[in-house]
Amino acid sequence: MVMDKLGSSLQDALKKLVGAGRIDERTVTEVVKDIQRALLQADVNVKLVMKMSSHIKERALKEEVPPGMNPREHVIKIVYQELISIVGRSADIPLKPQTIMMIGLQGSGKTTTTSKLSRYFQRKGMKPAVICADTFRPGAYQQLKTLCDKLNVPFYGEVGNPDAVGIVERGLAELEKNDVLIVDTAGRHSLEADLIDEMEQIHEIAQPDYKLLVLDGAIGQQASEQARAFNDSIGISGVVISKLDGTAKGGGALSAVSETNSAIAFIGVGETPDDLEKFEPDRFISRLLGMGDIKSLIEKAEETLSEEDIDMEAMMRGRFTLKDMYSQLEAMNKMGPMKQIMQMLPLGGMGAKLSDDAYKVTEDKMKGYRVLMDSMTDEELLNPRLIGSARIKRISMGSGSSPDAVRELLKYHKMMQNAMKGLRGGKFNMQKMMKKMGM
Ligand SMILES: Nc1nc2c(ncn2[C@@H]2O[C@H](COP(=O)(O)OP(=O)(O)OP(=O)(O)O)[C@@H](O)[C@H]2O)c(=O)[nH]1
Ligand SMILES: [Mg+2]
Repeated sequence: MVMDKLGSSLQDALKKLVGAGRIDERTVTEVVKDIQRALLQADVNVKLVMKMSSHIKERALKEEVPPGMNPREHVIKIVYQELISIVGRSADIPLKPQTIMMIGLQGSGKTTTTSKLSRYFQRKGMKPAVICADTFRPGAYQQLKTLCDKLNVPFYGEVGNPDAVGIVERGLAELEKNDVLIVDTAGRHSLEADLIDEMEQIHEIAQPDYKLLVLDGAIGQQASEQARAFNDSIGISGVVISKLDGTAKGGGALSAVSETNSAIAFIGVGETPDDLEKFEPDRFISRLLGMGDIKSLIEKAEETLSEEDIDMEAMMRGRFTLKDMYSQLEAMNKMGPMKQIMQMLPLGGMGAKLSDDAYKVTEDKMKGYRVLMDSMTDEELLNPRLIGSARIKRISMGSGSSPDAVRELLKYHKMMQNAMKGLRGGKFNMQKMMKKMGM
């Protein structure tokens, strides 16, 4: 997964918000602190993090909650918007005939991205072709040719000829019947005079419509330096951030690029030609925050659970009987793996409070609980606190189980009850919120 560390930290922060008793200054401060920590760990620039957190705080505490939205939803929406604003805008590379020149330092991912882009245009029904203008690194020709052959993409290169500019000139002529021409260039260790010279000459000959700078996501916030330097020297039309699948610093790279006012066109999320994504800030952030996942789980939950299955309101008011627990377990079992559901539901806070064992309520166990409960009186079912050792003995004899089994059921109930208490005031509907936010 792309940037899963940052994603899960941010999701945890939001879950805290969802699970909080109420939204006051303390809660907001705490959540903002968590968000700060998550962003700093992803190598987002400190100043940027501070600026963003004060925006979130200020807006969360001062802005009026829009009608039809509750304070929780409002804060989540603010966090979502502020995160979008730090990753900035995206560059749109249109689907039309064009020449694209790839630039970037050594090893940043230019050649891989060249093949990914070919694949991208192919999938959109266009006819891409590739020119290898990397005469610097031995093996560059073969690497690109192999990739293009696999994709059936026309390729032009000249083994052994050091004249990159001449190659580009001939390649453009040779491949003119194709509609998207992608020129892969050589990288150097740093942005030195030789590299700039060569880029300028190729630029002059190719007259590219787009110059895409490929940056390795692992450089984190240093991405701003590189983006600036390349932009100052030959100008860039957009950035591709590669290797976002394998670095914890992706947040730093994305936000740093946006700080230079450059736009991000694509992100690289793996080594194969299909591992390229068009960069769309809003979709990217909603995925990072797990909103899609949460949304689909909520939908699933709402399909499966009818109102009588779970009386959430009553449980939140503190009444949580053994009967409630049983019907809740039953309903949860309908939906599949308990742990997953508990963690994804907006009751997320609850997931954190229960130990792993708590999720292992198998059907066998459920049957056992049912048998025990059949031996209880209504009074006991509604008020399990009445069940002392004498009653435990009676219930175990009546159900043919051990007293320990009864104790286990009671213990389980208590644990669930405590988790429920933590949820009080947590009336929150993620699905509704997302509809409001137009997702
Ligand atoms: N995991 C992962 N690896 C990538 C990604 N993009 C590129 N790589 C890997 O990074 C390494 C360098 O990629 P290249 O495409 O050869 O980089 P380059 O910029 O063309 O390098 P030079 O031509 O030497 O300047 C290769 O091993 C790629 O497989 C990505 O998005 N994810
Ligand atoms: Mg290369």
